[in-house]
Amino acid sequence: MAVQPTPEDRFTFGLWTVGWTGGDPFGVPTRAALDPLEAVRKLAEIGAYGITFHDNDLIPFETTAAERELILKNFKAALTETGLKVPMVTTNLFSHPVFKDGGFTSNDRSVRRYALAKVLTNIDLAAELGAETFVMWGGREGSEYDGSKDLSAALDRMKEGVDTAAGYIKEKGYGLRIALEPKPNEPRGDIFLPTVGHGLAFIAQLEHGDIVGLNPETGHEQMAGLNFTHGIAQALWAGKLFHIDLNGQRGIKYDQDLVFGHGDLTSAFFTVDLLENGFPNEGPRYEGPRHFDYKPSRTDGYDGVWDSAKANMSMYLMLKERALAFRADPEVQEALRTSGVFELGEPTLSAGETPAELLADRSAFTEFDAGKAAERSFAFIRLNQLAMEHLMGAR
Ligand code: XLS
Ligand code: MN
Ligand code: MN
Repeated sequence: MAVQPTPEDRFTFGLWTVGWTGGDPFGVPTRAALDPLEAVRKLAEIGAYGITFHDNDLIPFETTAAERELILKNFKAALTETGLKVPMVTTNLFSHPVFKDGGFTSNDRSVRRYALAKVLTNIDLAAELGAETFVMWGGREGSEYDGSKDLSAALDRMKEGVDTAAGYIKEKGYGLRIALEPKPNEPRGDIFLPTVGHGLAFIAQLEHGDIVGLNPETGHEQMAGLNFTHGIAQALWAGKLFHIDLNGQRGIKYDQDLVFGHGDLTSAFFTVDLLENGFPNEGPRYEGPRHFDYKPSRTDGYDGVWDSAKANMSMYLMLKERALAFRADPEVQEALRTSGVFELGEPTLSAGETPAELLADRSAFTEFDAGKAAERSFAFIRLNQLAMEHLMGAR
């Protein structure tokens, strides 16, 4: 069963995803380069809503001003022709050797100034194309050796970089928000702001943190052994889930960038359940695009590239159908109730109740029968089996 997506599903793809030609640390590319205009047309044809890119995915590093203008003219014409949108733009601060020790946090100040100017220039382009989100993945912001960085100064420079970019967005009056993308490692031995949690703590220290949020990626949290659904849930709860990178990963290893759902399928089910159904009790919802950041395996030709692009959307839509059926099942609703999932939505104190009143409530403490309360079975296993039965189409 392949499910046909439409632009209303708001599926978006990085130009660098379908455009990945398969070069890795051990081998040269296995596919010929993809023309960005072809990527635009093909993505529109298979039902995507938008395309995203790093500045240098579209405009090669050493392009002249005149060439840049022509590239952008043709790209915009293809967007108009197909109706494809550009909801997000990001900057490449990792490929060129100049960024080998980072962009915002390079030990070399001239490199930091160059990186910041590159970002500001790209913010202008993002605004021009009508993007809402400006992603910052600091791939080279990190180290291999702890002694090679003043870690406090590195965080100061990171803050300076992000705050300068955010301040520039405000000053220009652009309708953009910044989304930081955490990743624990690769290509650096250790990358700064390695997880959603580190990202949230960092944002709280910013001057312009109101327009800075996160772009968590499935595989990046899983590379750190963390639960992706918990990560995006906390970002949502903090009002900071500005964008999302969906893909697949199997365990703690290199960044696999598999098709969404081709890694940990159970986790993918609960990710889609959260994105589509929201929290079981009241809570913030994610309204942004469903962006895929994956790599079509280098074993495959362009047939596989487009099959994999379709597979991402199809996996998402199949999981959405399963997640909706899961929540709509009366037996599941009953199991959620039995398990206390709705009870957790109720505040622990009564409205206006003070700590003194809680202490004075004998039934809550001195006369509370902890032994009796401990007898309750939460029946989480049954609830999860129901989820698995829905996931497997057995219900
Ligand atoms: C790499 C990142 C990268 C960002 C955008 O691991 O996922 O592709 O999403 O720079
Ligand atoms: Mn990745
Ligand atoms: Mn990503």
